[in-house]
Amino acid sequence: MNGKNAWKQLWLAYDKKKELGNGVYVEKVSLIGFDEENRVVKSALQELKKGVSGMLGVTAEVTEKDAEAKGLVLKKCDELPKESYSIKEEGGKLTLMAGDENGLLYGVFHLLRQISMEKKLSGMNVTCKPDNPLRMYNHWDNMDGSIERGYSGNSFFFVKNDIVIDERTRDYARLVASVGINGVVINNVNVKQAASWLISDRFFEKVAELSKIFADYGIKFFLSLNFAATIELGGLDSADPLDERVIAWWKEKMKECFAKIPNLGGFLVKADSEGRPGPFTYGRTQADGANMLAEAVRPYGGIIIWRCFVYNCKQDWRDYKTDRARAGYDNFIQMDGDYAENVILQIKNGPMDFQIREPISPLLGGLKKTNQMLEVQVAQEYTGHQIDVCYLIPMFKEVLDFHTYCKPGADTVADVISGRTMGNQNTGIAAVINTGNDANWTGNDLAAANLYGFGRLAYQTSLSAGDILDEWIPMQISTDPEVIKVIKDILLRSRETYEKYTSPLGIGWMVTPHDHYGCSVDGYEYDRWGTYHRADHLGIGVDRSDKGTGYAQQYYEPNATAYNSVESCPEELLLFFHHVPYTHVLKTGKTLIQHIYDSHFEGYDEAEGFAKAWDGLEGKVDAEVFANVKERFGRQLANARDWRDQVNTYFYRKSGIPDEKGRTIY
Ligand code: GCV
Repeated sequence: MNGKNAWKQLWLAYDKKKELGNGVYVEKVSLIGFDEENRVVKSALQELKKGVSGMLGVTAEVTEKDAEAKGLVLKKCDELPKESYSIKEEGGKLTLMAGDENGLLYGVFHLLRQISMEKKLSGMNVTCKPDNPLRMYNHWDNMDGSIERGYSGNSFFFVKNDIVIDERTRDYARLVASVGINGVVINNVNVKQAASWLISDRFFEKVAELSKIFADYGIKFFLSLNFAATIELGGLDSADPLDERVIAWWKEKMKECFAKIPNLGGFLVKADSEGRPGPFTYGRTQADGANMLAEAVRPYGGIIIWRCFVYNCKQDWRDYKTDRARAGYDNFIQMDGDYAENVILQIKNGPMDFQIREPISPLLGGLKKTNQMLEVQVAQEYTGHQIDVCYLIPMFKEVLDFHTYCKPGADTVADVISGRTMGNQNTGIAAVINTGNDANWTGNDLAAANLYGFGRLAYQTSLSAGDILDEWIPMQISTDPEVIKVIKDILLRSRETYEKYTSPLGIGWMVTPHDHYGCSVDGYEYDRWGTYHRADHLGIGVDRSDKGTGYAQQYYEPNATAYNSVESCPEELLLFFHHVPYTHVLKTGKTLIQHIYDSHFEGYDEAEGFAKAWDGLEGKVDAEVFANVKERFGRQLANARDWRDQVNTYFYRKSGIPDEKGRTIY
């Protein structure tokens, strides 16, 4: 058993629902144009049965094949694009048409969602098509069972250097498919020790079994690769991507992998990053490395997803010229157009590392001839460890809506990663995901909103952060409008609140080193990681204008000019781009130092407000959920208080400028 407790079903709990006459549509099912024996079709039918029997107390039976009857008609429609579906009710007949098996499965989940939200099926008329070709969860699970940046228990894929497969694995695949995710990477990008051997006989059998479970739900299976596998597994003395022996070894290895692992989509690679091996060791480019692997997987339709998180992690804090923010762009832009068709560059949303506020990476859209995939982090590494509540979908929406100005009319990040900008297919979005083997999967029950929300947003980018909560809260927590209102309000405000009591105006970091939870203003200031705030007695911030590191010039106009000056820089990013005196007056009329004090007091007060609002839900939500979230709010308040007082005290001591409102600063 890979779950340490009996695990919850989250939004697929399928509890009994209000009687709305929905049962009449689903009792008799006609299946047209689909093969009942197809594994994905089977899953769709099983899920339909499970859902309607739990929620409506009726049995869904396929009564007709290849002929339409009243009730629910499930029909293949070749005119609809892949993974798309439409659902229409007319005269007592509900027709779900789908472009392919995945579309059918997603359509069934849509119907079940409708029932779960206590909405009527009569009058339905929707058509849904995925915005992004690839929609992936990336797990950072290690084979010893730990999870890098995991905050909800241990891995449910790996225990003691072995793979575990049980009912929870299937439930996981169901949850994944229910939100439209079509690719999963099961192991950490830092591939070490046993994980390097996932592509060997030692694990092939179990990897294949795992992969088949995902295949049942239309999810492609991916592994993270060790770029130095030629040395560690192959016994060669090199991993040089241009070395003929290395090339031959990978070709043979990939032939074996695709033969032994059905449903294998390809590989994710972290190279030349934070101590991981890569082509730079051999004086080769990132393109040399990626293309060599891409060539090896090409005969099998495989793809190589190559991460752009490449920077110097051994910087000298005294060095003001080297700027970690520049690194992704500097390392990848020159080879734009040199990457093979089956390579996708996976780019973190910001140039640093998943901070609560960062600009959008200038590589996104900066690259004009290369397949791109956006990487965001649903696991709350820098955003509260799933102790503090932080609903991340509003942040992801900002990223997707950002205008890169790479091409008139199709220049947002959403355009780039959907393939609209370049007319390409190998594009998409991935999230470092927040699951573990805790009974509730995500540590904090409210963090499941991010797990759910990412998938829904990846499938349908136009959904708003609020739309997603209007689905998730009634499906997982309660259909009571009062409860929905309270939770929605907390979640929609939570990101800004977290930002207010942590690091100000885009400067980021100030976290406890390595662990990344809790405040330590100078924790990384004199370290090697390139993550500095540069505060002195006069001011704070990093000059990334043309007079500083020049990072602002990596953007297209008008962004480059906007970021370049203090006057035109969006204020929420002011300290990311500029070193500013504490006396600088912001658009609100407040000085910078007063803004720091005010936002930190406000942030704490807001968190306290959330905790009180949650207390008001006692007896209105499941007792276990209530207790789980209440306990976490207790810890969040302690954390927010520490952040507030440490940040305020630090800047008061540095600047010597008192709070205008005379509040307690230590
Ligand atoms: C998987 C940050 C995290 C690391 C992570 C790395 C990455 O540096 O702190 O834990 O490693 O990002 O994205 O590769």
